[in-house]
Amino acid sequence: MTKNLMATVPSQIRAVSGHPADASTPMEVWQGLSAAVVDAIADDWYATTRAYRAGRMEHYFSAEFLMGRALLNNLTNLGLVDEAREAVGAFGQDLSEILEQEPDAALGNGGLGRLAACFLDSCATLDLPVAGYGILYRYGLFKQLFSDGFQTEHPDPWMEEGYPFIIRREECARIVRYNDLTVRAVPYDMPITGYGTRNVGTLRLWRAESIEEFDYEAFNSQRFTDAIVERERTADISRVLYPNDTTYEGKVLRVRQQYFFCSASLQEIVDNYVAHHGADLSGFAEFNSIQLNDTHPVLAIPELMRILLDEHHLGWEEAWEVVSTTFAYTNHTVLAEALETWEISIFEKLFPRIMEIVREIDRRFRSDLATRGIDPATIDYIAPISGGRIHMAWIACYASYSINGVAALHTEILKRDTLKEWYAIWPERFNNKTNGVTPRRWLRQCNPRLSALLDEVTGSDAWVRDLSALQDFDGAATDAVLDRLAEVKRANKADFADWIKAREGIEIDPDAIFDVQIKRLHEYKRQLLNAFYILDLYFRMKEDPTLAVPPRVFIFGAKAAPGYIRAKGIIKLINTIGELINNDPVVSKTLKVVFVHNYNVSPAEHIIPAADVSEQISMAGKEASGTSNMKFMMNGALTLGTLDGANVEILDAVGPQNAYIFGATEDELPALRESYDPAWHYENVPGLKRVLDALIDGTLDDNGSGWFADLRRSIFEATYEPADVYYVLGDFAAYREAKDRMAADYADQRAWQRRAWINITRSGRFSSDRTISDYAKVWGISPTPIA
Ligand code: F58
Repeated sequence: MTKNLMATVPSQIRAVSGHPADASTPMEVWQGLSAAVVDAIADDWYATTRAYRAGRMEHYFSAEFLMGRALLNNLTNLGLVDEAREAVGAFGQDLSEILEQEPDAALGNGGLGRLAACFLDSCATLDLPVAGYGILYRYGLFKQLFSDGFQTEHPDPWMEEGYPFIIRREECARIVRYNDLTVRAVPYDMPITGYGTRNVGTLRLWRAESIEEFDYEAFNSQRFTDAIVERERTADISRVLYPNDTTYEGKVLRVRQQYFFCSASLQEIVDNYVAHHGADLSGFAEFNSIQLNDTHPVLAIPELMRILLDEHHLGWEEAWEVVSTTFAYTNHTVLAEALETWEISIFEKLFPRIMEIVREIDRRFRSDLATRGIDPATIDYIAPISGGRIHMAWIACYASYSINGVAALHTEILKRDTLKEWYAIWPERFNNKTNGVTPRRWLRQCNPRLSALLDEVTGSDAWVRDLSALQDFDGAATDAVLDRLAEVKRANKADFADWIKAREGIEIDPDAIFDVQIKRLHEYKRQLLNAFYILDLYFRMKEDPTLAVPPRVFIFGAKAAPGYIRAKGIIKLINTIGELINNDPVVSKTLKVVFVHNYNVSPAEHIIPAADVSEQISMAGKEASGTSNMKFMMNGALTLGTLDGANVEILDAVGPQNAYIFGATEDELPALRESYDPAWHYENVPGLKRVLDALIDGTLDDNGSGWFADLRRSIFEATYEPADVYYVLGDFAAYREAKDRMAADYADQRAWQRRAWINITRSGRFSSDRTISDYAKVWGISPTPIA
């Protein structure tokens, strides 16, 4: 199906390095091997692109694609891992060392961006005519280091040494116009391979460049620096990914970025329509649909109106008919601070014509709703423009033919609370699409041992393309299979222990329970609850040295938004607790705390296959879905979690005996909160006082930052928010009980392995293939295999 890699690898390496292959550095070998992979798929990529462009297509618009590494993923999908190992082995190189050369393409913050990457993998695997569109950020998500336990942020110029998996398409550049600036958008295309198919999809990322190298007039008239400044102002647009994962930043540059990739992508899609179907744009939506990944691409709505009205001379009604049958909107959060609104003045300054169109959408919206008999207060609340601001989610809801949440509970909360006014008017637009993750990267590729076992037990690799096939093998868990499963986990844990020793300098015991919480650092995700448990356990062990405590390693990975001080305080706290425990001669024999620095896609691929316990402990109602919960489940870890997001559906899939669920539920919380008094819990829940006081009594040193005292105040004092707004103390006792019980249960290894097996075999519904098949029905697209 693809060209023989063995034959092309040496010449590709020579072309990259200018040396013989056996004299090249590992980085050069990575470059050459990657180029050989692109070479191997080029013809199929071209054929796929042509086939898709001729028919109906879905376009996935997202400001973030958290792709991670590409080489091993492509080799895995193409079935070329062994061949590549041989090819580089021929001149003395080790494939795993070569793979470690690759930087992560961290063009996303967290779940939302990683979801987009999993979706592309599934679309390619399912031969679906879908393309992704986003921004080629020069700097991905910041690199995280720790200094005295404090997070420090460093730039991530991920492409600086060259990146073979992205191809500049000079000939497809577009012009994007702002009121004060005109820029060139140059597309860079990344091939997206699928598993067991020749189809190769495309992720198109736009980079901003100056129209001309220099403004020669400025240059010649002795204004050299002005010319450079102008050039830089343009490059600023695609320079850096905003590192916030919950609150958006109301900055002009952020709006520029959003308009930039929406405008360039739409121009291309419209031009492609004209090339295939002629200049009458009224049929646009028959061939094109656009999924808006959250509100970041919502400017595409007025921009498509502008293109249709001003450049193709459709009337308003006709243009609106096209627009309102083209877009679909996914919401990823119910947190108020994440719902984007922009000051009118920003739009006026950047693109007055877009502002004019938004005003007209607003005017027509108001009269449309008045005709439907909606009361004026409601109309004003959900109007595109209100309170001097533009509400991106409202524009999305008004214009979209489909609106979805990302887990069953989340979609219900949208209908009941966040978007209830919309649901009342257009219930038929609402639907749920529970998230999923790709079993290629998150099982096949990252856990080769478990993969081999599944191939053996099921008799083939068919599960990689159809994960739901595993459910037929619930009953295959014989003693022999469970022994094998135990060996797989033990070997993964031993590998992980080596990796941690090398990366963080901490020694951990592969026979301890690996208890993992990896995700962005946010108060609602409650890493603080986990930290309080660990501290309490430490005190319990100090108090009673005879206490029987199962050996455990508490593993964390998390970045805090650089301006989110309280989140940074939690990182410092966990690192400080780690110091205390890891350096205690007695307790450290039983417990260890490891905070993996610079958590990203690649570290996750090392951590997840080694995990025993998956911490999913957000306050109920706050985590829209979660996706690491699914990756852990697929790799046989048991969930310790609240009834939040997709945890609810995981529990439904595995049954209560195969997960540890605790804490207040989303429907219980409002009543509980009414009489909630954190001080009561502090006084009455055994151990809590000791834990909270350790934050201020000198037990834990925050290096004079005052951050630990602030964390403590956030529990007891109402400021902008009620005291302990995420109910940490309220859920503490239930969490401790569940986690202690879980640790005790681990002793019965056979029973544990049985439950791990069930988690694996029932994970089929959390494959992004299932999610994408569901979206494909909404999108009205069908498989288009090229071979
Ligand atoms: C996440 N959102 C949700 N936003 O928190 C998570 O529950 C869900 O599983 C995931 O989306 C996928 O649906 C999220 O990652 C962001 O990172 C945005 C980045 C830009 C600013 C606003 C938040």
